[in-house]
Amino acid sequence: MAEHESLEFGKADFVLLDNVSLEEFMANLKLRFEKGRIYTYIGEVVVSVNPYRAMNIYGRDTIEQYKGRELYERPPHLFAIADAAYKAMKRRNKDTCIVISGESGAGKTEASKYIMQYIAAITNPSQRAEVERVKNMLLKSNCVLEAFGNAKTNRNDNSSRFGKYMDINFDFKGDPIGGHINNYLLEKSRVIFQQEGERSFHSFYQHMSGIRSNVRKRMFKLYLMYQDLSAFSSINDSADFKAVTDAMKVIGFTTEEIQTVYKILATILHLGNLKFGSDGDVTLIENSKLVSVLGDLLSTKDENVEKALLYRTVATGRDVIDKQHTHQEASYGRDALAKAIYERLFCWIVGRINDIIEVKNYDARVHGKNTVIGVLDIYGFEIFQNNSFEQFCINYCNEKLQQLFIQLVLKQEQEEYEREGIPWKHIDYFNNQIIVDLVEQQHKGIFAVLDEACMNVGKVTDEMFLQALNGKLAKHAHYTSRKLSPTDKNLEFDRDFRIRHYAGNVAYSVVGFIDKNKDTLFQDFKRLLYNSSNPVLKAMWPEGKLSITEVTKRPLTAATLFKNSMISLVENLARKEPYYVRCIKPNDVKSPLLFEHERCKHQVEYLGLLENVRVRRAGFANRQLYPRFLQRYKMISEFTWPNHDLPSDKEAVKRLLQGCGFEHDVAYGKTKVFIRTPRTIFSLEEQRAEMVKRIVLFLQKVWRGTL
Ligand code: AD9
Ligand code: MG
Repeated sequence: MAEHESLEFGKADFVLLDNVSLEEFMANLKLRFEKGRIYTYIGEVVVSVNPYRAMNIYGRDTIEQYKGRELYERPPHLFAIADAAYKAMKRRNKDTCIVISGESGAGKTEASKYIMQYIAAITNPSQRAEVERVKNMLLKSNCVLEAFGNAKTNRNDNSSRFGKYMDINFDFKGDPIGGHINNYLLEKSRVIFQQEGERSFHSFYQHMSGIRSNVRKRMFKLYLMYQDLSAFSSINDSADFKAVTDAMKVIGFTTEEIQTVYKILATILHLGNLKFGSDGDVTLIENSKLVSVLGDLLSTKDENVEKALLYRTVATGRDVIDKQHTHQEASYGRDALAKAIYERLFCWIVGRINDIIEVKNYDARVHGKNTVIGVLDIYGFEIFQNNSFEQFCINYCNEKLQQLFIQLVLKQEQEEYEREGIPWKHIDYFNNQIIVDLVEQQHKGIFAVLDEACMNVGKVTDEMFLQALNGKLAKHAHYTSRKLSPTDKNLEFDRDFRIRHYAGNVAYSVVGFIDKNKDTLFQDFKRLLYNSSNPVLKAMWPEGKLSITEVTKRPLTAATLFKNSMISLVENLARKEPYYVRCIKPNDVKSPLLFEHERCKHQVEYLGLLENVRVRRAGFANRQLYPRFLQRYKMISEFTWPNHDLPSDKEAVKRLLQGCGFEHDVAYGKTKVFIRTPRTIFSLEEQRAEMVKRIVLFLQKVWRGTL
């Protein structure tokens, strides 16, 4: 515990509760929140409660207080966990990662930014210009990604609509030399549809409010006023526009690239106004003036734009023909185009940032291993009025991360005690693997059923997909379809299926699942964009190079791509030493004062925090193989220095620890020694440092011949 912290603020570590019960846990969490102590530990896990107000705890002076300190020396803070991850990486040459989880609006993105700021602030003491440049770009990249990937939702005014995992690479000195961003499934349907009270991505509003109106008219042909964009007090679009444009310049986007980005945003806004009509069997564009506006913005011929909007090229045997869209197909195509160009733009922006920040000219043979700290900030679990394919993917992602937490914090830990023969009373927890399987299992899982429906030739409807699900999964403990419940027997078709997620029950409407999973964009649009004379735009659409007869492969579905990316993300995280931040949302009204008891209790329960405390409390902070432990600390005991004559390393470690008076704080496993509190390690380290100093002095005297 941070000893200087008074008990007036509650217990700084839940492990120190007198009784580990939900009531005591909640009382401590509430007391700390009310006293403005938003962070509390469970061992090395930080529990954070969103304060919904500016806190004066992230400044330079606070950073200085945490720099290089041990976790328990200072009040709980994100900075302490960031420092721990950094120290582990530097001291032990290990890749580490910080996994931030919690539901939508709980404070993950803010936490990830503070962590990055901290790492930037404590590195590069010699102010090397190249390292400063890299740090600046890593920080600036956030602002750009948020503009294009975040939006106001009913849960959060700045909700991440994409998942982000960022690696920061460090050189042998521990200074940042580059990074890499992986982005996960952007919620692109937001481009064409937003629920009541929500907005599209920030970038559109910034564009509309930030660009001077004459420029807007001249360059982007946008005559719309900045209206309807309901001013939200927490959002200042025009100031953000300037910040984002500046950040793009600093990162190294060229003027031409930035112009293209804005042209693409304008294109999408115009597409939103494009209307189709029909004359007999012929589909027409009603507001045909827009075609030439789009032609200008996309640097392509007007007639090509018109053709791509109204026709598709199909190959029938050896013939290639132009088939006219029905009214419905044309509208579908337009919406698919708007979504696709936004998504492609977003991925292109991430790719450009990666080109610029990637580590260059690092020679491991000369400089030693290049190590990594990964920071994961992903969309949180969410339940909306209407939940669709996107919420399904987002919530599956949260299930995967919860599973990782269980694996690393609750399961492996207990298994190790059992394996090592340490007396241990098993602590039960809810293992959500069953829900992960329900979604991702081969052949039987929901994604598999969805993919199968999408593979079928002929028209498979969302309804048919739902029937297939019900047929396969009706008996699953975490799946229900309302149709199956007796009261709804007479319903002709019910559009929902429900999942009992670890974090709550969610009803998903199947409407749109098939389309969103197939994610079809007519080839003609790809060719249109590839043939643009704007080189930046052209480069975003390389596959447009293929002619109709060359396109043969069926692309992977959105669900499969997402599932694969989640599996590889989890594998990647599991290879690193993890640090956790568990974020809690205190209320649904963004109030700094309100601690809604039930709401918080629910989160504490599903995050498995109480089980975390129990495992941690009964457990050990540190463990080391006997030979390794001896190698590090043998100089502090006369029984082991320089060598021991005991029958085994285990016996030697016992003797050493007895001699230091730490017997009460350790347990001896088959191959490892387990140490309960970090303070013991700290003290061993101090004694070791003292001995090393003495040995060095001794050797110096020997060399100088003064002994
Ligand atoms: V989502 O899953 O992306 O929808 P997050 O990322 O968990 O969600 P976010 O970090 O965006 O939530 O926080 C939501 C809002 O809470 C922020 O916009 C701030 O207004 C507020 N917040 C969160 N953390 C802090 C903090 N440490 N200090 C002050 C905070 N305000
Ligand atoms: Mg976020």
